[in-house]
Amino acid sequence: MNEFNEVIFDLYGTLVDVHSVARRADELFKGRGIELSRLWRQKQLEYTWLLTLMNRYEPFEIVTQRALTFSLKQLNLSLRDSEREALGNEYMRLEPYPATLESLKVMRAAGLRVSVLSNGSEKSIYAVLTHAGLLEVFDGVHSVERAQRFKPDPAAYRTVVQPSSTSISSMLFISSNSWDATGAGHFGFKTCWINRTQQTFEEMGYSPTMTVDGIAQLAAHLTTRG
Ligand code: 2OP
Repeated sequence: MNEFNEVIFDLYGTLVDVHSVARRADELFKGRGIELSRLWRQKQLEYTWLLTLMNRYEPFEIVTQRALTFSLKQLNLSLRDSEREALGNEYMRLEPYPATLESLKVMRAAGLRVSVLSNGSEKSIYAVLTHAGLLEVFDGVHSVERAQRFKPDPAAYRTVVQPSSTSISSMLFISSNSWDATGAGHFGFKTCWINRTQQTFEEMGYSPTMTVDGIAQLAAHLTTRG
């Protein structure tokens, strides 16, 4: 058995593909879906960081809608309010990455507790996991809304450490967002960075405990090591 008892996953960009929204965006704005999706995600993250720096909190769905409004304006794309709201709600219908369900099941069958910790509100996390067909495999669902601070604020990571939890050295935090793996590492978690698309890890004086190219590789690593 390996050194971990619990694997804690980030959600957006780690288990589900945030750029699933590009398809719908492309139907609305031919050829510009991915451009809109990228700016939208970048602004969404920036707004979470800015809010936390300002000691303010708004639910993630509102941040997501505001980031979409900004991105449409910035790119000179217009939508009626009802269409914009419908596009924003696509964030509840993101597609899981290949092999996600099977790999989570392998980890759970090996005796690992499987949890999620996301910037999403609890309502959003449940909606996303249900749509992606992943909800059944999770033992724990944690939202930063309990802390009213977004990752990478340490208070956000602390929401997953219950008084009854085993030591954090037996927890592995997994994210495809390298800023998130960096934040979790600075908080004190051992971390795994899922680098599916040969990205560059943040240069912030931290390296993840392990790096894999997909969730299947992580599952194999955690369940076959002696
Ligand atoms: C999360 O799920 C935003 O990807 C980040 O918390």
